[in-house]
Amino acid sequence: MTAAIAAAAPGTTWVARYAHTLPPTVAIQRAAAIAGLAHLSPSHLCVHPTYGPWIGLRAVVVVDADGARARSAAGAAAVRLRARGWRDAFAAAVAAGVPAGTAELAAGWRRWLAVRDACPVGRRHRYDEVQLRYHYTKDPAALAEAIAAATAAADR
Ligand code: B12
Repeated sequence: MTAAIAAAAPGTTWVARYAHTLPPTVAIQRAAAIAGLAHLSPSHLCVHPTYGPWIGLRAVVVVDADGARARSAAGAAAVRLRARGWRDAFAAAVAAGVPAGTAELAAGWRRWLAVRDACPVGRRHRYDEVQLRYHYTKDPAALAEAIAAATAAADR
């Protein structure tokens, strides 16, 4: 990341705040919406106009430099979302209980997956089964399986 920022904004100072820090030090979904990267939907998932909700938000980088005005593509996702009702899947997941953390999320993860699946935008960018299992359950076996599959594919 240091090399990428140095190339994009040479000679500037910058600071990065990461999404994995707990308790959270940045409202990263709001930052994504303000930056025009993605629309923050009523399901509390950010929806990218191309990739839909199939994105992870990893860090916010603040650079001490004049910026260009953000060109927002997020509005396009919002318009397409308004046309369909995917609030029902979110309401059903909430009704079954909001997980207090990773362990509880892992126990009922298919319900939360249904929320993402109900989003009409970016369907062809859905994660594959192994990646889904890792993202929702943090099961290291799923990660090992994904690495083995990627290595095998690279060797072919
Ligand atoms: C805590 C947390 C959760 C909690 C939320 C509980 C809660 N009441 O806030 C639980 C365990 C339920 C959860 C679940 C999931 N999460 Co989560 N989670 C976070 C985390 C670590 C912190 C959120 C936070 O406190 N932000 C700070 C506050 C001040 O921000 P805020 O804008 O005011 O509040 C936002 C969130 O708190 C959330 N939120 C607020 N109230 C509620 C209530 C419910 C029921 C849910 C689900 C979310 C939610 O939405 C708000 C914006 O609309 C973020 C990473 C981060 N640093 O932001 C990831 C994050 C928001 N989660 C993410 C994801 C993907 C998920 C899951 C799909 C599981 C997964 N890891 O794959 C599920 C289901 C989410 C869904 N909407 O369908 C992604 C979202 C990516 C995106 N496309 O938007 C993030 C950004 C992580 C990442 N690195 O990408 N999560």
